[in-house]
Amino acid sequence: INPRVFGAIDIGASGGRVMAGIVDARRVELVAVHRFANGAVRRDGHLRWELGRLLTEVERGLAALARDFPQTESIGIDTWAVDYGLLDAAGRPLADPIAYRDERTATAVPRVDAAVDRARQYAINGLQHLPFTTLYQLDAERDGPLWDRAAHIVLLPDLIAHHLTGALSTEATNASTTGLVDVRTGDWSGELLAALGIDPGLLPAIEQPGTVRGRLRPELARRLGLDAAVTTVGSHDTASAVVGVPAADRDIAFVSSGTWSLVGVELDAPVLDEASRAANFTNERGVDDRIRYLRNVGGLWLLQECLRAWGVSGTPAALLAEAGALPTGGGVIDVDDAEFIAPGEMPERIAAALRRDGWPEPRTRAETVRVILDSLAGAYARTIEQASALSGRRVATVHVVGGGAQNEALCRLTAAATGREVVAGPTEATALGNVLVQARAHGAAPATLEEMRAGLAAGQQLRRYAPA
Ligand code: LFR
Repeated sequence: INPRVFGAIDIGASGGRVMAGIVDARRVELVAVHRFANGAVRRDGHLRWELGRLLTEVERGLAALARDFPQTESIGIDTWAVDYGLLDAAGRPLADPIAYRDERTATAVPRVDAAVDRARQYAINGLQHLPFTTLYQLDAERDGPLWDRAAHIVLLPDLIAHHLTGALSTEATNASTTGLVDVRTGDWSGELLAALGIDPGLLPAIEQPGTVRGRLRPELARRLGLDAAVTTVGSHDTASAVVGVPAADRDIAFVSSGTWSLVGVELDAPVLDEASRAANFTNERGVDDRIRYLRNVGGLWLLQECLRAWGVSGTPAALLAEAGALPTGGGVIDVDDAEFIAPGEMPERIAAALRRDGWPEPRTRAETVRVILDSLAGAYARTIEQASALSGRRVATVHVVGGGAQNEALCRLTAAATGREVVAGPTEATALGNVLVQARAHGAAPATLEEMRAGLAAGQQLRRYAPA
């Protein structure tokens, strides 16, 4: 049988890629055809994503896909969650989307929480409190100059799908991160929309992963040399990453390790009690209506921002190795603290937090890196214990997927801190999850997540770290 090819567009806060997923009866192989940098830029008073540049990079990637894999039958799109752009009535973008790390929600948070208290928000949307959740961003947007002209509120993956196909809808996993979806029904919450004064007509209809959104617009198909469907996947990158966790058994925890570390377990039903809310756990919707019960842990952002401050580019293998060889106990920071969300001066902010908490200040870059690694590993361990206790899910093994699976020192420290075996990889779990959900929709992958994951466990290169 000829292998079949599905394209994955996977864009994170720090970089994007277009991949070919080559699927045959036994395994999925990924080939990267295009990679590009991403990052928010300060423009017109806000931190923004450059939508035009992202669309150009997507088109370049699709042209490369058409050249190398002209048989590609479908494309899926995932990006980070929460952020959106506004379209006017003619479907034109009104501005570059404002990024979630922008400070504009500072005044919106208390305003929204006064309109609907946090306990009621949690009872409806089941989400952890993050200051940048879409509902806060939209409340800030309402004070801005574009609101009156906005006809559609469109999440990032759907902006790209709209550009590629002309079709406008949204998708269940990513919609669940807006704070405006009822966790029990999976549909927009009339109560929250009314309380915030948002016209429900601004929000596209929600469809399930595995639905064909449309086909590439004829003009694009001709220009790029590719005639393919666009199939909705878990368009929240973390939802696709969790599909790509290579474990057929369910007594595992995952760490989806990129700009953020998303740490938790997969459940069949949400946990909405007061203890869960107090521990700030989220119930995000997964593919096949699973629940991703997790917390956002600070993640490699802290490291990325230090490297940026130090002018270091690429993967700093030597620095990581040096940090990994230092003794433990040099100090820890609370990586979840909102003080680390904004960009800029990260080494100084880390030193200040250490000083404040009575730790010695790092004297070298390696010592700063070590503080980040120890702090992350400790936060992973605490979060996994809590997720397990609050949900009743036993955790025998910890799976680390995403870019952070390559960070050997961090994986080793995570195994030690959690007292559990760590299975690291695949680094491209998100693109794999994206490809598998498309492949299943087109009859080229098995029916259940467990079967897909068993295939990944057998077919992907994984590294194991013993707990001691
Ligand atoms: C990871 C991620 C997280 C989300 C954050 C902001 O890339 O999607 O799941 O909380 O980015 O959107």
